[in-house]
Amino acid sequence: MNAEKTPRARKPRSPKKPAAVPSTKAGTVALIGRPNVGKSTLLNRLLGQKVAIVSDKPQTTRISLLGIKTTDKGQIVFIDNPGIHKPLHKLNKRMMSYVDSSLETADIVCLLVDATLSFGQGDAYVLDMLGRTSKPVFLLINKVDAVRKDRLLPMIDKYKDLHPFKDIIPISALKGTNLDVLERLLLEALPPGGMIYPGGSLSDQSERFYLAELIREKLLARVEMELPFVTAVYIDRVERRAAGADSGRSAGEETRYKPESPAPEDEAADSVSLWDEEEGALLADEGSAGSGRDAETEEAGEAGTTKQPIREALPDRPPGHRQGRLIEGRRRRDLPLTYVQASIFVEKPNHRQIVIGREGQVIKAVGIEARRDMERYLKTRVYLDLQVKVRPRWRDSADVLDLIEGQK
Ligand SMILES: Nc1nc2c(ncn2[C@@H]2O[C@H](COP(=O)(O)OP(=O)(O)OP(=O)(O)O)[C@@H](O)[C@H]2O)c(=O)[nH]1
Ligand SMILES: [Mg+2]
Repeated sequence: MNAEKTPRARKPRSPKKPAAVPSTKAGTVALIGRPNVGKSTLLNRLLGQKVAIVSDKPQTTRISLLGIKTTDKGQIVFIDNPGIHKPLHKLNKRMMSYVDSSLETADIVCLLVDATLSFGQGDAYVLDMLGRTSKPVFLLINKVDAVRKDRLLPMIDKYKDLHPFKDIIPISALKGTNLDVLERLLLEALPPGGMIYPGGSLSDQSERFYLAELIREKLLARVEMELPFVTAVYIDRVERRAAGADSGRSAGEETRYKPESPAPEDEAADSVSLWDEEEGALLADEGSAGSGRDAETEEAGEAGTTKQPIREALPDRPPGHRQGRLIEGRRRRDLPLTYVQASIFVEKPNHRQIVIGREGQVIKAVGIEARRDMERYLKTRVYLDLQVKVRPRWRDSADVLDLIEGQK
């Protein structure tokens, strides 16, 4: 016989205390727009620190990354995104999927447009995408420093009929114009909340990814045509060495490259190595650079600082570079050394030639500039070993794309 269940008498509920509403605001803000409109410049400027690389070439940003701004008024988590474009390769499809998911997750969307350009098909495509979101959208008309003021009004007029924007703000990400206004309006529009990320958090990218991006940034600045689209950077190795662990040979500002002997099992036959040396930053004798068995070793990608989110920006100058002399009581050569081995992937042998440049001039310059930024960031001397490798059609290779994305 089924015993009928007797409903239990419920205790009368004690009247609930209203939950305390936090006095701070917190939430996520997606920065979206066509390539080159200044999303990453804006992110860096808002944070007052460089977390995203910037270039005058389109499609610089390939993976969404966070920039976290914490003030006494709250926390704004900005999501920098790849520029919206028609995807032809797997790489580009992945780039666009970052935009889609950021539109889904963000509390607020900031659409950036370039004040120096006329409205075109690409802009109509972006607005069409936005038509599908119910999130509040701020329109940021960027690069106002580069146009006459009378150009702005017709632009504002055009846009306000195309989407119910929450607000339209002319800004200059480069000069910082109106960014205080933007920040105030964003905080007003965000929901009340405590901190999403611990104070002091700056970004979600790993040190390793950041190092790769620094190399890519220098490369983008020096190559033209289709080269920006077909280059990717992978950090093979990061090794920390205590001060004095290098051979101590000083080679001045010298940079050398030499073609590697063919390695049949790998396209490394299409690679060159670059040893970039300055003021005793030499790690080991030529030929054994990077072996480092006797040093403190930390492989990129393994648990270690390279996978920690980056926290600090680039200080003004590299360590040990104040007239090449004492910094904080230490000589440059007494600073610890970081050995960074990186591969630059291109798609064709002629791309490789362009990246290397005549007598290695391009890669040499890229190496020197990237190393300087790395030294500022890591606060160590850096020994940078760059290789250029041909990976045919890597933009459609899930394996290569996983490898590169996996660095973040
Ligand atoms: N004059 C001017 N130039 C700007 C401004 N903001 C960005 N730029 C320039 O525009 C170019 C593109 O800037 P990015 O920040 O890389 O643009 P992005 O939207 O992140 O580009 P993708 O990552 O390719 O989508 C760079 O040369 C910037 O210096 C601005 O306010 N004024
Ligand atoms: Mg960008």
